[in-house]
Amino acid sequence: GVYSFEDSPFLMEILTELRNKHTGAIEFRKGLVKLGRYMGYELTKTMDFEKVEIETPLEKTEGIIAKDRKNVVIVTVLRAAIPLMEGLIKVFEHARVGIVSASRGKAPKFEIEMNYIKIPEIKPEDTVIIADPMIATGSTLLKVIEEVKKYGTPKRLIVLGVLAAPEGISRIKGAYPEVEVFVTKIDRELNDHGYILPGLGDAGDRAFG
Ligand code: HSX
Repeated sequence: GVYSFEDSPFLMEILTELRNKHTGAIEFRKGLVKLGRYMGYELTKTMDFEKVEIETPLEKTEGIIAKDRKNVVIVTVLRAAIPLMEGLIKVFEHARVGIVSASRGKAPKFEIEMNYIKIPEIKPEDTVIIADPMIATGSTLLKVIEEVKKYGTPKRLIVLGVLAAPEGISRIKGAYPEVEVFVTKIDRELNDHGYILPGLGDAGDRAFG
C-alpha cells in the first residue's frame, strides 16, 4: 500500500511550515522531528498487538501489549533523515538503527553513491522503516532497499518520507511491490533537475545548512 496523510490538518500544518522558504533551520528540524513522531504514531495503527490480561487495583481487565512496535529497525538515510529518525524513535523506543549514506549525482542519470552502510541484522519478525524525507526519482531508495535486503527478510518493509513525487513511488512499487510507502503527502511532479514540485527544496540543506 501507499499511505499519505493529506486528510490530517495537523500534519498538513507542519508540512506547510516546512515548505515555507522563510522557515529557518531550527524550525525546519523541529518540523521533521514532529513528522517522524506523528507519522510513527499513525504507523502503529497498522501494527499487530497482543491481548493480555492484567489486574488494575480494582479488578481484572484486558489490555494490549506491543508486538510489532518492539521489533523495529529504522534505517536512516543521511543526512536529512536524522531529525525524522529522532521523531520516530520516540514512538519506537526499542528500535535498532541502521545508518546509510547516499548521494545522488546530477541529471539525467542521477547515479547513487553509497559510501557508508551500517545495518543491523534483520529478523523475520521485524518491521523495517527506511526513513528519507524526500522520494524524488526514487533512485536513492531503490539502492537502499537493495542493500537492506542483504541483511534479512523482515515481516514488513516500509519507506517513510515527507514528500514523494508520483514517479518515485511508481519506481519503488514497480521494483518492490511488497514495500509499503508512508508519506506525509504525494506532490505534483519532478522538475528536470529531479526536484519535487512544489516541494520544500533540499531537505538536507534546509535542516543543516
Ligand atoms: C535527497 O535526495 C533526499 O533526502 C533523498 O535522499 C534523495 C531523493 O532523491 P531520489 O534519489 O529519490 O531522486 O537528498
